[in-house]
Amino acid sequence: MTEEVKKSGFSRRSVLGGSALAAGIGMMGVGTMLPQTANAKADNEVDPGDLDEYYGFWSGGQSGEVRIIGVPSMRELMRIPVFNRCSATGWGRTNESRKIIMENMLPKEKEFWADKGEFPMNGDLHHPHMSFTDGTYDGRYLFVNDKANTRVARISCDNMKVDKMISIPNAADIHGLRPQKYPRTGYVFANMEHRVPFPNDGRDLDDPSKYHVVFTAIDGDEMKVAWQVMVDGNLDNTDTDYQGKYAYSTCYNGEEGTNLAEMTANEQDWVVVFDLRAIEAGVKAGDFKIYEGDVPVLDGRKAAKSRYTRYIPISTSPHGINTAPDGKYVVINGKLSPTASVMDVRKLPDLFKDKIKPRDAIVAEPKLGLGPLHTAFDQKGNAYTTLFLDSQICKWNIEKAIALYNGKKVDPIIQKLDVHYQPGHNHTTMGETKDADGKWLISLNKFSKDRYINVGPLKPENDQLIDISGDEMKLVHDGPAFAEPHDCIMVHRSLVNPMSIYSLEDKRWKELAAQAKKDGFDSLDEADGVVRDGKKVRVYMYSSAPTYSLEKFTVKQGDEVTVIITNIDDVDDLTHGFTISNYGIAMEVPPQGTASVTFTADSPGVHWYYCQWFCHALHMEMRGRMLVEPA
Ligand code: K7E
Ligand code: CUA
Repeated sequence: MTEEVKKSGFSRRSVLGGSALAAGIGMMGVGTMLPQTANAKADNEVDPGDLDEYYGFWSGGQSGEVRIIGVPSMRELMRIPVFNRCSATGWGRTNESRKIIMENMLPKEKEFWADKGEFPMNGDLHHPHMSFTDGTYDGRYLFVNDKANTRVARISCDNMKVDKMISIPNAADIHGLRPQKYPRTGYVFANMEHRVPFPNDGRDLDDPSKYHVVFTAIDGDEMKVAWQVMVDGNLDNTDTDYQGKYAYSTCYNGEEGTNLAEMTANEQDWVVVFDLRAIEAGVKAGDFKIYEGDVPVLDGRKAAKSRYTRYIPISTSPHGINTAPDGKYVVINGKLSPTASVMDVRKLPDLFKDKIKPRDAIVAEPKLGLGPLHTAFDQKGNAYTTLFLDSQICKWNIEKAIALYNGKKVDPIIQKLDVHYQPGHNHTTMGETKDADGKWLISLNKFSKDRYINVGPLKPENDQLIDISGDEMKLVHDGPAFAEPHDCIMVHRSLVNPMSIYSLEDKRWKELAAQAKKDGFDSLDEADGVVRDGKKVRVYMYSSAPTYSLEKFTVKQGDEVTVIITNIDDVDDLTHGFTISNYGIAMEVPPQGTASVTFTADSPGVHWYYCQWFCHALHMEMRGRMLVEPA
């Protein structure tokens, strides 16, 4: 029955639904073109006051941030500033955030940025992924890349803020990023995309034969680069297995060209597979070079014929690479080819022993449609691939694709659904873990065109929610988003447990507490007063709605002033802020937390400071004066 239905292009639901009309529509051959606008009651409705089942962690692309979206309601719940500056929370302005942003910059970057605002203000965040334990999300961290400034950051899921940021040495433009799935994270793998000379200091410029690319493994616990492997081509996306043995990346521009014609000249590029144990052994044996940042760089280029890598030819310019939850198959998305290539990870040991040819690791190559970019999975062996050029999601069955490859007469394609428009990444709930549950699929569409009222030439992206719990994909919601969600993950809420308020003892303000002790205060929540230390002035206060403990403080023009504020309110959701007028200072002061900011008091006069987070009926009155005496 099922077989017949699929072959004839019916959706099973329309036939089993039993209505003559539904069957009739099927017979008219429009099974894949059923109107997809919401006609029935939306399945994603979350009533006011009800909670979402999933945390969606959305990349903010060139906005540089991460967004938390409730799924299935698609309500935006929070923004996490990462590679951007945040006016509301003071990310990039507070001492605590500046330390995180700057402490692991490379020496050459520190030098470059010293006179330009000290660190880059922008970022291009593509890939948010959660840490894993035993093949599934563990709720500890999120890892994200910055393509624009070659960085990787870690967000701690206890407070949903960045706690570490590192620059990747020897690299330019980190793109693909994935954490190790098994036994745990472990490594975070990061792809350098654009080839540059080593060292990139001007001695070699327009000689692409001297350009290189490296694959980077970061120790996710320490946030330090563990090792790098030099490879051929450009690295694009990456993923890892469920066995803890291999990572693999798509490569485009195997030609190593520097313009479009050169980059797409050949018929084939490849997937490069990394043998993690072999690489670790190579590091131990000293088989590496050091270039920048004390990081071992191993040679995994084709010509080196090393035991670290194998290259599997794939049609030119593959893009996304996604491991199926069964732990056996990896889908490589063709982009310029209408196919997806299925790699069987169980063949990789033989590939590294050279018992099979590289192409023997490919066990299926179904033709899906134009512009396959990324693939998501359910728990039933089905794959959902975005077709950028066709503006569709193609649902197909992996085992059937393998059977077709082996000469059986089966059609692996189950359904194609129109999306609006030009989808890039897609994702299913828990779909990049062994606990894929096949409930929801998100299509992150690069264009919204006519889907919303016109807001001018710059239009939002369109994140579409698709119900995949039945046999047929059903579009249930359009979600506009500002530039530009490249990727997202959806994590069951039972796995994420952030704190609700901080503790005054939190290690995040240990240094501030130590300084307060030195300055004669027992603890931060009691610190209240001005401490002068030459031209350095430390102003301590605590806040309790609707007051700051200091209603005024006086400094001298030219003083280097540090304001340290502790919010002693231990009430859920009672955040205060601290803004100083005409000084460009604003920061979040969270419940039972401390924040600090340093600036030079070079503008004399009266400057009000006020709370910018509405906290109390007398919130407008929550303010005080900074009096700056002229020099
Ligand atoms: Cu936009 Cu993952 Cu950077 Cu594909 S990537 S679309
Ligand atoms: Cu405190 Cu508003």
